[in-house]
Amino acid sequence: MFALVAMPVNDPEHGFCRDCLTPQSGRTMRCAGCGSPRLARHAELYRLPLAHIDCDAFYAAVEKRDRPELRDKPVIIGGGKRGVVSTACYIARINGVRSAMPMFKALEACPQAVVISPDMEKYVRVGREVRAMMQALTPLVEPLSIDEAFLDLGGTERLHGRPPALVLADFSRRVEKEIGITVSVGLSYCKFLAKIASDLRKPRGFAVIGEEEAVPFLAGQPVTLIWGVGKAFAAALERDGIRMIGQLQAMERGDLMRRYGVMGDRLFRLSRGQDDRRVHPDGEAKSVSAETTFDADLAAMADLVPVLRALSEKVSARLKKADIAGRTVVLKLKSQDFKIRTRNRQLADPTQLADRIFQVGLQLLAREADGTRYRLLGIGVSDLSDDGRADPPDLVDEQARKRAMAEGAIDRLRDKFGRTAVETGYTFGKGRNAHPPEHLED
Ligand code: DCP
Ligand code: MG
Repeated sequence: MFALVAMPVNDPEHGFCRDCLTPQSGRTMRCAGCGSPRLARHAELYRLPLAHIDCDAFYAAVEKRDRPELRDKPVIIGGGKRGVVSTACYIARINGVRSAMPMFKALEACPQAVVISPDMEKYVRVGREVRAMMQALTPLVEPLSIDEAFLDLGGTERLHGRPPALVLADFSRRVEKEIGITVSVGLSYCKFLAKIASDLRKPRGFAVIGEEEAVPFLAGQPVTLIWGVGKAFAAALERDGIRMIGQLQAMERGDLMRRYGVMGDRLFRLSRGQDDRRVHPDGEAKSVSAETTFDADLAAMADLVPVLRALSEKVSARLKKADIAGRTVVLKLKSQDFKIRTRNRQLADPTQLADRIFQVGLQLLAREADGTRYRLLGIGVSDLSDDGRADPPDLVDEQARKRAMAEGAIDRLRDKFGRTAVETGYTFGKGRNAHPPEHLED
């Protein structure tokens, strides 16, 4: 056990050995105990609580574990129907093989590679084992995919008898020993930087980004590191002469919002290392929806549409409040004879905008408005996330982009003057039978 009093806080000269966990002092290159060069040292090492953990070359690592003779060989997991690389081990990556590469190209780059077709059941099983080990450390584990998760270890020092950094280093060691694969850890004060950190020293990495260095560190990074800045958006920024996060740090919030709408605010905050998103444990709400039962059954689009609009606004308000977004829009209808119809559509990006939810809901509804009389209408989103990828500006559909900007403006007015200050054409006074938003049921 490590006594907390022995932990020097905020001293870059102090740290520990990642292999034997022995505390280190001074600027030595190797562990005083076991001679390992894998030392963790950082001024804020013992006070950062937020981690992102990602398994290294996950599928390939599982296969190498089960076939030790492949340990030193380039291994590619892939093939199958899509004919692309799912993952390549780090030896294959040195030869130029990358995820999502067509298989024939991968084999051109690395003809000696051993190709294995994916065994998803096995990877899901191993992923669950890793997750269970995470959940033994803190209830605040938020999985992002089969092989990665955020962990909030704030307030667990007494429980573990040591600070998060040591808990995480010990975790990495145990995963290697007990499960037989390796992980990389990013430690920081917020999700954005923890996720970036876990990628910095892969494989078997342990990287720390502290509060002190966040702004200067980010200044030297490309804008593509910011979640939500994909190829199209990066190209738009490039046209405005912006390539590095440091340039965003020099810009005003208002200016960024005028230029890029809701995304401008995200650029402003993340470029400065400001990210207060919480870690949402697995098992929290899986969808957000709202529905209403009519006084009298409705069949006509003209009657259903205003209700759909009001419900979309309600769902959107909840998503915005919780700072989450959903990637699948779900429409629910109950007909006169109590039969339930649900229809859903997946979007390219998660959304929290009322207008996007409404527009997709409208398309789904149009197909069901076939004369059937409905007693209930509901709309919602599932596939929830808060990873900052919601609603990238739509560079193709100028109308959609304008509506998203308008919605941002309406939200700001509502924040200032209350919900009823602004009503849109769809909800205002239209529809005989539609309830105003306050009366909608969940
Ligand atoms: N995956 C896939 N197709 C992709 C990307 C990933 O099938 N285009 C699968 C295979 C990976 C797993 O998801 O093993 C995890 O994805 P990561 O992005 O974390 O990639 P790896 O774990 O393989 O490598 P890294 O060490 O970079 O995390
Ligand atoms: Mg991974």
